[in-house]
Amino acid sequence: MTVQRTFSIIKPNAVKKNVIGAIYNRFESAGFTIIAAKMMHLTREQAEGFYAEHKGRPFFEGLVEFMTSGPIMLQVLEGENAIQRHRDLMGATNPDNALAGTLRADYADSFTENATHGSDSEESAAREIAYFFTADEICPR
Ligand code: DGI
Repeated sequence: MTVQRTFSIIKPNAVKKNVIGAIYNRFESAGFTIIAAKMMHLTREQAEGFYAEHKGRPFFEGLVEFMTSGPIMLQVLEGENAIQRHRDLMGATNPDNALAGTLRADYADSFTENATHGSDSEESAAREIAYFFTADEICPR
């Protein structure tokens, strides 16, 4: 087991539901340490850049519209095997397939409005963390 960092977003629909604290509680209860955090309201350019790999997909425009529709919370989570354990805590991308007790089962409204984001590999974690955080905004214990 290795200590990893992963990038997390609490998406606009979950921020609107006022469940930032509830989700932070779930992160901490699952053994993650929040080592960076900030709230942002993304511009179209920021959202398109973040999801550039999906450009051209049928859901891309709706995804960008949603991700710019309101404020989001951005976090860096640290912990043992954090990337996969955070994906497990979130549940399946399509909330219809998310297991009971996962964040998406509890807070998603649709496939697009699926409440949270989490990096899916070490490469994407490094890219996504650097996309939103400078080195001095990351505060390990
Ligand atoms: O890493 P994930 O967020 O689990 O999934 P992803 O990187 O494949 O897709 C990014 C986001 O795009 C996902 O959280 C929701 C949305 N998305 C992906 N595939 C579809 C989709 N939205 C719709 N409506 N339909 C899709 O097939």
